[in-house]
Amino acid sequence: MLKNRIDFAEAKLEKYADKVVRKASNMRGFYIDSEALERMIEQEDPIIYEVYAVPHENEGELSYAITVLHPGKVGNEYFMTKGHYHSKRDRAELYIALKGRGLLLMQRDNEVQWVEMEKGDIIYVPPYWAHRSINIGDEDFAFLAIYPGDAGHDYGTIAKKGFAKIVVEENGKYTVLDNPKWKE
Ligand code: M6P
Ligand code: ZN
Repeated sequence: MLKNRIDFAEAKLEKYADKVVRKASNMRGFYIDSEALERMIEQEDPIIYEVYAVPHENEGELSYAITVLHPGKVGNEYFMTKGHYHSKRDRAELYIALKGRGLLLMQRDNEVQWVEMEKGDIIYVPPYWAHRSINIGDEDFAFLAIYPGDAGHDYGTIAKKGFAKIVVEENGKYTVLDNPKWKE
């Protein structure tokens, strides 16, 4: 597909080849308050985020995707993506925020950085940095991501070790804290 289109009001792609839906039940092990997550799953198992992707998986190509992260919290931890390293660690990624308010949490070995994102912001994720996005607002947070076709997703490292920081609400604002479950 040579041409596609973003509906900026809805933050949706006109055309996509893959749609991934991550519900609360797909996020076991990712949030600190696992009991709050289980209660949420029993009640309605809400959708945490959706990814609409146009992948091109060969070396030299580019893939792109819009992620829509819904607002909400598990305990006091904001809704977030699983987060991943690239299977090919030396592959970078570009994020362009489309709607809402978010944070991009990045980690390389024991080093962590985070940046706020709102409509129009462009964030460069350099090679070797794991990345997770977090909705810190009260509406959908959506962004476009562009990445090398052969980057691949390594979820295993994050699933095992987590990120060194968590993002929680305190007195109506987000704050970034040390992750009590972080395994160095
Ligand atoms: C962005 C990109 C995608 C990723 C998606 C959701 O759109 O980084 O590659 O799949 O966010 O993040 P995750 O795969 O970590 O759940
Ligand atoms: Zn990525």
